[in-house]
Amino acid sequence: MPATTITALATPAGLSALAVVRVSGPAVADICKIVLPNFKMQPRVASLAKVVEGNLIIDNLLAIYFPAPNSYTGEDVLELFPHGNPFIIRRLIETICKVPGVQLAERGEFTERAFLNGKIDLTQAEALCDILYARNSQTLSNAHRLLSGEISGEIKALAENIKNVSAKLELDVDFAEDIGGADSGEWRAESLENILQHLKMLRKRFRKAGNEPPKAVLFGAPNAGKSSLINALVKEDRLLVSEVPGTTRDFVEVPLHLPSGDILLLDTAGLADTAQNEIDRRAMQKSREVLEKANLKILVVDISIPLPRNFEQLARMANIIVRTHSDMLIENGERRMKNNSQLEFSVASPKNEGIKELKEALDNIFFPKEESEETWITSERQIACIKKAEECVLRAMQAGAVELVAFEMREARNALCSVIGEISDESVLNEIFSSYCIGK
Ligand SMILES: Nc1nc2c(ncn2[C@@H]2O[C@H](COP(=O)(O)OP(=O)(O)OP(=O)(O)O)[C@@H](O)[C@H]2O)c(=O)[nH]1
Ligand SMILES: [Mg+2]
Repeated sequence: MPATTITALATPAGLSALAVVRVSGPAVADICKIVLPNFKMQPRVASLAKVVEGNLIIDNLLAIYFPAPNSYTGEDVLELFPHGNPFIIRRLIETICKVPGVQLAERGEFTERAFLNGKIDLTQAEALCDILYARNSQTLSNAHRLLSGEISGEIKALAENIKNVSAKLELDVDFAEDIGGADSGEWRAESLENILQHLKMLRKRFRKAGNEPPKAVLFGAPNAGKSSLINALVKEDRLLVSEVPGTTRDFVEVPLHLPSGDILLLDTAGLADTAQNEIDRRAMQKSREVLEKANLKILVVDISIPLPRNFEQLARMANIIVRTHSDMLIENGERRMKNNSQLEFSVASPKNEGIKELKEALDNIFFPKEESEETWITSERQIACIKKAEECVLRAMQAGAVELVAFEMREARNALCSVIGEISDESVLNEIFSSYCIGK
């Protein structure tokens, strides 16, 4: 049965300057003839094309044709760059879908085709997902290393090694002779131990991709300057600020774009020594709950007035302390703060003083520059396969009969082959590709 041709909008729905519509499959040539009659199908050359339906010009757009197999999916691919008007895009896609054999793509179906046509393996397909969701430079660099095949290469080499060991194990000849006189038991133990150690090392390289931006919670006494500090950090009058204590009630999330990645700043209601009323009590309770979910707790202290009575208790919770009102600093304020071991910063938010230094520090805290460029494995599925391989090798090490050892080693190799997708079942593929966007 000839493969179907799929099409989808690859950019977000809504009004934009331009959009991208993708098409992949054997009907690309027909689509060019029927939908873009004046388009010259020169491989990988962007040319103008007119899309007309009856008397209506739907769009004048740029189009690029990628003939199989040198395309993203390995099939004939057409990429169209219409104006980003939802009406134009709907009419364009409807027109394309009228060509026989064309249907709308499912989530991740372009990438699934790339995988099925051998353009990428499963670790690379998952790396593409990491690229789509990366929110900081570390995750992004790692995703590119995964995409370049670093992990697949290592897994393939290890699977090959297991295959060679298994082949020797399965040889129906005298083992010792085959390996030049060494004791076969010793050789087997050593080979399996090496494989086991390699698998363990791979499993240690797991790190969640961290696609959710980390949270920095600002907390402290009422009126300490928490909201003003966030406004200064994001360079925007984003939060309500006033000289009346208790201005912020509900916690508020504000994204901050640091040079190496994005984080979320959380403004909270001030934590006073005692609550003045029920609303106060509930607002403070909320602040404490938010603090529990923080990746970084920033205590904000107004240094121009005496420290709040609950300062020591608050300071114990803090990872870093920011002293606000440094423009109104009184002498003894500075001295009293020196007892704390946390990192400390001084700012004058309305004057924007100390803000640049604080941002640099946050960038270093959340996204430390790492010396080693070791590639981490970000997929829990891949780690589960590696763990399965490890368990097989462990069982092989304990097994006595050569047949049993060979069986476990074959299983170990199969588990590794599933990491890269040489062995895969439909449900696994569905789960992976359904996490993609439509049009990817
Ligand atoms: N001079 C000076 N004034 C500041 C500074 N930071 C904040 N303020 C002022 O201090 C007052 C309180 O600031 P907010 O940012 O509302 O303080 P908050 O901690 O969010 O207060 P609550 O939401 O009520 O808990 C406002 O009048 C700000 O203009 C600072 O660094 N220097
Ligand atoms: Mg506030």
